[in-house]
Order: sequence, then C-alpha cells, then structure tokens
Amino acid sequence: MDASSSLASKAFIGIGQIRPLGAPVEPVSSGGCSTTGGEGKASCGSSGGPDDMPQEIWDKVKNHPCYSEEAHHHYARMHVAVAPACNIQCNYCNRKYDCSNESRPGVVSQKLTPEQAVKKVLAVASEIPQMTVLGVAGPGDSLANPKKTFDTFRMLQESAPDIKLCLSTNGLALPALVDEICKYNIDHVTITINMVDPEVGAKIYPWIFWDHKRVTGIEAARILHEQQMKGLEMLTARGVLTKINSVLIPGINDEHLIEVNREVKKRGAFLHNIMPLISEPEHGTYFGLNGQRGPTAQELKAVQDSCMGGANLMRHCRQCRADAVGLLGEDRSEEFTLDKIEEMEIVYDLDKRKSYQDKVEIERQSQHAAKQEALAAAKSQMGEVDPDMKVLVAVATEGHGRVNLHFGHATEFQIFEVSAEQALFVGHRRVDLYCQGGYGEDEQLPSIVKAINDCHAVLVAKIGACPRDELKAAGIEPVDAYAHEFIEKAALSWFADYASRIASGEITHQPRGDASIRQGAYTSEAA
Ligand code: CLF
Ligand code: SF4
Repeated sequence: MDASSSLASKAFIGIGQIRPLGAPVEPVSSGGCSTTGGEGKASCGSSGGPDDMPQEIWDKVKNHPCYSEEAHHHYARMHVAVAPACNIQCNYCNRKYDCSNESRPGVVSQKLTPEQAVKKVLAVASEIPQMTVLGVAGPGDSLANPKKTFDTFRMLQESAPDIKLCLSTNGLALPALVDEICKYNIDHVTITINMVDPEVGAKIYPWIFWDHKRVTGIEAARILHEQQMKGLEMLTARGVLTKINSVLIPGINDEHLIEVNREVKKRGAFLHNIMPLISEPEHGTYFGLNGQRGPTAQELKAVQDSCMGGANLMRHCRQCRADAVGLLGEDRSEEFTLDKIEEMEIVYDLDKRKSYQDKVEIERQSQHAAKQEALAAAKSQMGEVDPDMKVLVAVATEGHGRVNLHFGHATEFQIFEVSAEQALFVGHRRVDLYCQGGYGEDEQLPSIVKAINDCHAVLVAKIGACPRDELKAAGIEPVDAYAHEFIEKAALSWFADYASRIASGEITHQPRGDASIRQGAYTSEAA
C-alpha cells in the first residue's frame, strides 16, 4: 500500500494485504475460459467496488479468508486431504507429515477419496455456514494428483455450488493443467515459489520428477522455475487470482525473496505470502536434521517490509494443515473425522447458508462503521508525536476486531505496528497457553515473552498480577485500559499516551529486541 492509502481502506477490507501486486503481463491466449477479473486486476482502483478494488475482484475475495485479511475474521475455509503424492522434493518437507508449505507439520492427515471428501465438505458446510472456501492443499501436491483433485472439485461444484474452490501447488504440473483449473471455475490458486534463480533453487529442491524421470540439481530447479513462471502467466491471462507462497529460509533465499516478489508482481500475482521456515529436527526434514534454522520474527518482518513496504503481502497466514477446518488459526478438523461424519445428519441448505452469510455481512458493515468512528476519535486525540516513531504492540483478541481476550487465554497474539498515523496489522505470534485449567502456568511465561519480545506493549482484556509483573520486568507494558475497544483505536490511544509520557520525561523510548517464531502445534486448547 502506498503512503497515501487511508486507514479506512485498511480497516475495512485489509486492502494492504489484498491489493494486486501489479499489472498483469499481456494475456498469452484466451484459453477459452472466463477472463473475469484478469482485466480487473490491471485496473485495480478504477471501478466501483468497495474501497479501491473493482467489484468483480471484491466479489472474489470478500469472503475468502486467505485473500482478504479482514474476511478471515468472519469466514472459514476447509481443506480435504485428497492429494497424497508429490512430484518434487523440498528440503523442508517430510512426506510422513502434512505438506509444510501449506500445513503445520506434526500430524498425519486422514487421507480421503474424492467421495469421502465431498461428503466431509457437505457435513462441514451444514454445521459451519460461514465456511465459504474449499481448498486442496496436500498433504502432497494437488496437481500431482490431478484425478483426485479435479474429481473432488467437479463433484463438489455439482452439490455445493456456493463454495469457492481453491488449490495450492508447487507449480511443476501447473501449465499442463491450467485449462482444467478454469474448467472447474477454480479461481484462487496458490503457487509456492521460493526462488527465481535455479542456483538458489538447487539448495531447496534436491530433485523433481519430470518427463517420467527424476531430475536433480540446478537442472531440476531450472525446470521447476520455468513451469512456475509459465503457470503464473497463464493463470493471470485467464483471470484466475493467484497467491504466491514463499518459505523464508535464512541464508538461502531471504534477500532473494525480494527478487521473487518483483518477478511474480510482473506476472500479475495478486498476493505474496512470505512464511517462516518450519524446521524442527523432530519433523525429520532435511533442513530440520541439518540444523537449518527458521527466521526470527524480525528477520521475517524485514523481508516482508522490503517487498513493497508490506503493501502487497498476506500477513495473516497460519500455515494450516492439509486437513484444516474452521477459521484461520482455529482447527476444528477433529469434529469432522470420517467416523463422526458417518453419524451426522447432513443437511446442505443453500438458503440457510446464504441467510447466515447475509447476517455476517450486515455485522461486518456495522463493525466497519463503528471502527471508522472510533479511529477518527483516536487520531484526533493524538498530540505532537515524532513522525518516525513506530512500535509494535501485541493484542489478545478472540475476534470482532476488539481487544477482548484475557492474557491467559491467548494461543496467539496479533501484532500491530503503530505510529502517529496508523495501527497496521503485521502478523501474529503463536504462544503456549498461559492459563491451564484455571491457573497460570508460570513456566509458559518465558516462551510467551520470547514470542512478543519485540513489542513495547501487550493489549489485553484482563491480566493477572503475576504475568503483569513478569512482562513489565521484560520491558513489555501490559495494558488492560482499552478492554473491549476496537484494536486499532486501542493501539492508537495507547500510542498517544506512550508518546505523551516520553514527551513529559516520565519514560524514555527504548528500542526492543527480536522475537522468536513459535514452531509446531499449540500445547493446549483455550479454556
Ligand atoms: Fe487453503 Fe491455501 Fe486456499 Fe487458503 S490456506 S489452499 S489459499 S483456502 Fe491460507 Fe492456510 Fe496460509 Fe494457505 S492460511 S496456509 S494461505
Ligand atoms: Fe512436500 Fe509440498 Fe514440497 Fe511436495 S511441494 S515436497 S508435499 S512441501
């Protein structure tokens, strides 16, 4: 987003996260399928959709939780694990676990046939009316299993036409299958692109399976790169919204991802999602076993910020499992195992789903209006503040855009970068649950402090005396004065107060250190 973008646009649709990366390349061919949106991407901001997005693009993203930061508070996605095989090897993947570029490794998925998958989708759709997107994201590669993937989409399209279809791929088989993708109206495709230089790629991919044989080294990376770029261009030309996922691997592709960002932008990518490498030794990946570390929170943020100032980035990815169900950041897959589905009464009621989603939209609009009012009030109270000062704050929230969660109940904190001008969502941090069974677990505190150690304050609905003292000792200000207020308003109000204390000499502004990115699953459910 450029500096002139308004707070209003960010607050409403998370536009900073969803504006197209740039003008698409020239269409390579008509391809015979819908081109809706392709031209729209080129003319972002020129027509009458909400804020500065053409209506047809807005219609595609407004209820897709990954393509709109704001939508992910309201709408859920689910994945069906119908694609077990893969046609390449990534050094950050161990096939015994879920695909680690789209999934949190650690638990083997329950693999499904297309028939089982469709039944599961209908079961989830009847229970979770805000589930709007079905994705195929592994546990292998969706397009290395084309029959299972497209059978699933075809059957689902017939039985649940309101559900958006989404897939994720490494891109090797993409050019050959673009027409099939268009045939089933799959208008959201994620390609994992970690390099645009085969020399870098050779350090990430030991081999690919191509033309009936295994290819290794730089040649493998070159072929993969060519297929990825070609596939991206073909999708752009056909108006399919593309998101690029990149795994940030320190020392291998960190600065290189800035070039990746440039190249995918040139080819019309809609979003770029830069994710931290997950490489715990116990996952058994090549990187994990060979000591390749993941990035720190500040390393990740630095690369994200370097890619167009964060304007075109997805920052709310939860690196979810290949069988995830629910809102991003929650996992309800255990409620929908095959044996549980067998016992469920599945009633897929399109009208009921639509009327529920209409209510969600009304609530969303009223939240938007209330938030704008609150933000304007907070900004009008901002005194003289150093325009260059920016700090991070961590926020405990359980939704509705408010500071409304007890410190002890948080399994993640949302991170906002605050200045006199704005409070901008820049990511989230997973933490171990502090409050277990009604009591504070003091041994969890150091890990929570490590996860938000680059923040100046943590905004919560409530916090106990013990964690309050420990946070203060670590230099992080616990703040419950803005409980239940809208997050951006709370963050700006706190910032104004912080700045006034600096101005009065009560405190001095100190830079914070770095923070760690928590790997793996949560240790417990919220109480
Ligand atoms: Fe799934 Fe991916 Fe579609 Fe989303 S996930 S296939 S685009 S519906 Fe989303 Fe999950 Fe991140 Fe993927 S939070 S890992 S970006
Ligand atoms: Fe694993 Fe996905 Fe890479 Fe295939 S593309 S090796 S499943 S991370």
